[in-house]
Amino acid sequence: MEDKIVCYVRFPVVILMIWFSFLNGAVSEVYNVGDENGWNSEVDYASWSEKYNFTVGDILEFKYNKGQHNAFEVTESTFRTCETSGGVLAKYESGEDKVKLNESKKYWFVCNVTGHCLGGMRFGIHVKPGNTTTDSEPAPSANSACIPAFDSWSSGLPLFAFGILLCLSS
Ligand SMILES: [Cu+2]
Repeated sequence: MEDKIVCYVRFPVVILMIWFSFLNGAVSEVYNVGDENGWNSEVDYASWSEKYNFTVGDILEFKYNKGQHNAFEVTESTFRTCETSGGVLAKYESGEDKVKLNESKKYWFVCNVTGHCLGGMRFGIHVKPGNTTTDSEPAPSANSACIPAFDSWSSGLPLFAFGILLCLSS
């Protein structure tokens, strides 16, 4: 009898642990460009960009005072020359720009305020394919963890069986 009770307690925990390991692989990361310094003239972005491994589905967030900077996604040659008369792929100017990295490729970013790109406000990153799912579903908080697990019973069926086996064998 006591064994049974232990089993009932342990079973959901096992399921949740397995579930979380799945979710963690699929969740996208948000990177604040320049970390706590944000997007401005005093940061070495070449070093910053080498600190992380970016994968498809991740998000870059450029934080700066609107009007003082901007963030242009450019081609590699434009990145090298800082000459933005051509090679501009996207422009972000809100001061709180979220750029989703949808493709596995090299991304190049510069600030297009005069002198800033040449002054160091530029970097390139290589975005890797990452996991098969690129869902941007937010990670469930610990409190709501049960809900997605129960919503997904159909795909969780093998886990369910596994849990029962675990219970039976203990
Ligand atoms: Cu700037």
